[in-house]
Amino acid sequence: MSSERIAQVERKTRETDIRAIIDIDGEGKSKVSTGIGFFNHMLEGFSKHGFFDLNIQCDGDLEVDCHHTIEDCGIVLGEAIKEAVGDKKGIRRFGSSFVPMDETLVLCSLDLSGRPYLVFDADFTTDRVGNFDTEMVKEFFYAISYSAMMNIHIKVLSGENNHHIIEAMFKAFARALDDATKFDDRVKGILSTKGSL
Ligand SMILES: [Mn+2]
Repeated sequence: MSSERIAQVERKTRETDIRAIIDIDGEGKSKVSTGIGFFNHMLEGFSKHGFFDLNIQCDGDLEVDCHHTIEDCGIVLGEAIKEAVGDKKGIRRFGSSFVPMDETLVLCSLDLSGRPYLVFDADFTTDRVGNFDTEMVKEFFYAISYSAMMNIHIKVLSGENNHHIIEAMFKAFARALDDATKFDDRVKGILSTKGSL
């Protein structure tokens, strides 16, 4: 097994001041404070269902709107994931998960490929859930995909309630990432014919 897979990332701009710590091999404990209630709820779900210990503190310009806070938290969380995952030796690399939530069913499939790419197939019927703009869900996962340099596909297979759809996405992403970051004894070195990811 490798050494500890923990990373801390700090990022301060004129729009946001963010500190994130993630432990890939955690228990699902979280301490999240972004100033956006529904976003806190989503990040806590990500931590719980991926068994990642997560601490995110964000002080953002919410008097403008939620855009900078959500996007920048995605950038910082993605950087923390990338750093914590490290050289990717011995891990499964790919992960996929289906998560149901009542009428909703969401697929997330990802590859820690070293190449950022997001495919996001979802429609929302409300502009907002609490103080969270639904159009920011895609921006968040886009930020994660490029800062963690991973390929992420998210597809809503069925769903009506916007809260359910977004929550199922965060849980599906968490479970897929948990799967992809697991060690597999059969993986010798890095799981790529190229020899690097
Ligand atoms: Mn909920």
